[in-house]
Amino acid sequence: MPTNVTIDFIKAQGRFAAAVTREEKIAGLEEMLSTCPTHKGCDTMRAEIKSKLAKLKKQTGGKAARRVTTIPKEGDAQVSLVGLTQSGKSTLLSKLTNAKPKIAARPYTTTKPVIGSMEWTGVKIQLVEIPSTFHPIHMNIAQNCDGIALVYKNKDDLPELREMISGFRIRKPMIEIDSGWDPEDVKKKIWGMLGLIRIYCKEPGKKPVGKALVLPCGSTVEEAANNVHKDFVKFFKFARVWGDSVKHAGERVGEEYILSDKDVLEIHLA
Ligand SMILES: Nc1nc2c(ncn2[C@@H]2O[C@H](COP(=O)(O)OP(=O)(O)OP(=O)(O)O)[C@@H](O)[C@H]2O)c(=O)[nH]1
Ligand SMILES: [Mg+2]
Repeated sequence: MPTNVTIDFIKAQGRFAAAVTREEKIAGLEEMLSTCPTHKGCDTMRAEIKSKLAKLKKQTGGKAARRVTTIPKEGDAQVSLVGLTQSGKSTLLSKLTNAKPKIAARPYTTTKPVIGSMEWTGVKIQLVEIPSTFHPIHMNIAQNCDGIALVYKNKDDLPELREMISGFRIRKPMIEIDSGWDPEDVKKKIWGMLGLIRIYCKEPGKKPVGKALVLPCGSTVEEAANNVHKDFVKFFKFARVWGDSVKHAGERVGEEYILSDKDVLEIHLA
């Protein structure tokens, strides 16, 4: 258990996030306040809870507007880094992407979502560090992204972290990253959970392009061609494929052919 936040607090956050009525929300916030750590590092969080509680108690009816934060997706996929405070999320983000988040040995250093872009084997994946206060307006990002990387230091924290994730009704592919992570392994794991394939297109007589065409698993040559240019499907004659999915290099295939990850594709037009 980290010393900074209790499991009861995480559970209370989950209950607050799932609350629908004003009464349920008030009960959730009161529970959060009573389980929130009292040390100085949590002062801002306690103040936030108190102010929310005061606002809700003042309301006499009507619907409170629910603020949400969304981050426009950039690149081929968006993945949220979620974990307890001081689990090393910012450190991971800084190693995998161009982002320069604040890294410090004090809890709740990251107070706002931090975005980074990870380029890997011709694929661009957007990573977002979610602050460990698990504020519902930030957890909304995790609810809408393509996958979750759960970062942890102590594996005893995992059941509660998973419970918190399901408390927020997050149903996305998820991987778990322990503190001994190796950047290359993490990149592979992130890619592996997304259920996508990388296709490298080439023109006859030329080398494949570096930027991968990223498609869902099970995509056909027709879907790949359509992604390159809509006219490619109209004038499609045949394609050649190099890679794991074919028996011999440069095999001639039709539009219905199902591609595999890392295939090289050459489209011939009529
Ligand atoms: N020894 C060791 N220290 C680490 C490791 N990863 C991170 N740290 C240190 O742990 C502290 C917190 O790291 P961060 O990456 O800021 O953790 P975080 O999860 O982003 O924390 P918050 O944003 O505060 O919630 C920093 O002092 C890091 O230098 C690690 O793998 N080993
Ligand atoms: Mg951080």
